[in-house]
Amino acid sequence: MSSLFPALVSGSTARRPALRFGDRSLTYAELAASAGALAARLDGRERVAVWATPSLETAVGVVAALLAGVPAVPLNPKSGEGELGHILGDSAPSLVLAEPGVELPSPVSDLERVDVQVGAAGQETPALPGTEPDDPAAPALVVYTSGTTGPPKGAVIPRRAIASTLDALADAWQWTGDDVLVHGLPLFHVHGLILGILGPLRRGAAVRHLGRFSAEGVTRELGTGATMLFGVPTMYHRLAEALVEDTELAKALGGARLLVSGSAALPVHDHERITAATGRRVVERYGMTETLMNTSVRVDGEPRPGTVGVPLPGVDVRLVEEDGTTIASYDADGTPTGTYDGETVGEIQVRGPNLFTEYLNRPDATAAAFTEDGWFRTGDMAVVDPDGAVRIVGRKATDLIKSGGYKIGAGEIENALLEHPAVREAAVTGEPDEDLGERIVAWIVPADPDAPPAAEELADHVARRLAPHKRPRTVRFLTSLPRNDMGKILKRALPDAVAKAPKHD
Ligand code: MCA
Ligand code: AMP
Repeated sequence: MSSLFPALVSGSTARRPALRFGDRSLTYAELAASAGALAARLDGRERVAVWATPSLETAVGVVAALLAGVPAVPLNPKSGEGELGHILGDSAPSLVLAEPGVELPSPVSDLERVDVQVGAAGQETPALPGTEPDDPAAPALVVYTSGTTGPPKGAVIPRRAIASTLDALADAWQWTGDDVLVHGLPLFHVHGLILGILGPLRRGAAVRHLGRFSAEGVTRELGTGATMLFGVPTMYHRLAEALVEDTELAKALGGARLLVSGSAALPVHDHERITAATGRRVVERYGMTETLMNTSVRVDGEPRPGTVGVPLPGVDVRLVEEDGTTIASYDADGTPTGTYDGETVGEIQVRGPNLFTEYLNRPDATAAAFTEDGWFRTGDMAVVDPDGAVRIVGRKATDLIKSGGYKIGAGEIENALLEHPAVREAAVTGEPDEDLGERIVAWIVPADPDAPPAAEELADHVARRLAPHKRPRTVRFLTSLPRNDMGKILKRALPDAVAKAPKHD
């Protein structure tokens, strides 16, 4: 397999801007020098962790690992000790790449640390170590993702998945080396890291990272030459709110070539508000940590707000009923076949070079994720519209919550809550939220009914153990959890049960 980043070795791109974070930036030649030097130091390591702050160092560290053919495990710098302990125990990295000067908490601080040096270099493209693996199935990244129960699983993403998904998106979006992307997404997930950083680098294009998402940052960058914006629906919702008064933002968004939303559904109301204020439509694409990108609305196709478009080139998509019957699929040329009436619901199953290879150390979970004939079960429920566009209508598992574009398993939070001494029983659900899509709600039976813990204390407890985005935003107290004869919690009956209990919202 050829290099993931042809622009790093091509003399013609040497002086072009590659990465910009705040007032720090690197050209392709400078990136090749920094990442190449680091790659040489990583050669022979089995796996490395990356302390994934939103910084140049994270981007350089990940590119270096890819050049060295050493799988990288991005870590959320806001993860708590419990979550970090699990990820390090499971993935066993031999060192951690970090931004110089940044303090690493336990247990990450127990690892050998290599500071990522980002230095300017001459304009000549340096020789890169020729260690990029030829094998398309070689693991490139291990990205941790939540399931309904238990701790997060490490999805092993091969090199071919990164190459094929980024090239398919280039086709769907007419993404070229002339594009300049702006985003403020975190760098420890597929969206911000693979699409948002590796995407532009594969095209020989530029990315400007905001450090932290803000409407002002979007206005500034789109107003000064950036052409594309990536964001989660919460970000577009906040832009739609800001657009009511902010004419500069409207002008900047109106001038963009491409606005892309993903990681969760963007409500049609927000699509409409943004288009009304800017004249631009937002394009949605649909993906998953395990599959990278599956479908997208195409820039050369019809605007289809409320849908996630059509299968990307090379990706097989089908809708399957509970009993295994295929409802709809697509011909090789993308024409839908079967029942595509916009009403018949089935689970989305996918196959293609974009897929992960396995959950690390979890052959049981890997096997369960695939059908007998080798299709990956996404757990997302959808219909195919008469024009062939996929419309997601829900999820199979009610115990998966999408909040701010992050996938969060209810079981993981329940386990963390149960570790708090003032909690006797706990259940976690998601409720609709205008800003976050869904908000995490904790239903708590206190150990002492007369002295329930404060809601903030429970939120802090979860934020410290797991990560701040997994903290409950609402806490409701009950005297007991509704259960069936088998002792299973009846989550649908929780609102009725809480009505009978004292409230401490
Ligand atoms: C608040 N904070 C706390 C606590 N409460 N810290 C510790 N303890 C607490 N109790 C801190 C947070 O750490 C954060 O710190 C700040 O307060 C605000 O936190 P939060 O309320 O969680 O943030 P928000 O403003 O609500 O964030 C909205 C957001 C965010 C920016 C949209 O949700 C986000 O970045 N989402 C992106 C998700 C994403 O990338 N998903 C991709 C995965 P500080 O101020 O320091 O930040 S999905 C994927 O990859 C698939 C393939 C796909 O399809 O894309
Ligand atoms: P994650 O496991 O964090 O990578 O999240 C993947 C999940 O995000 C998918 O299974 C979908 O449920 C959801 N998702 C991603 N993109 C979209 C989209 N455009 N519309 C609706 N849901 C989406």
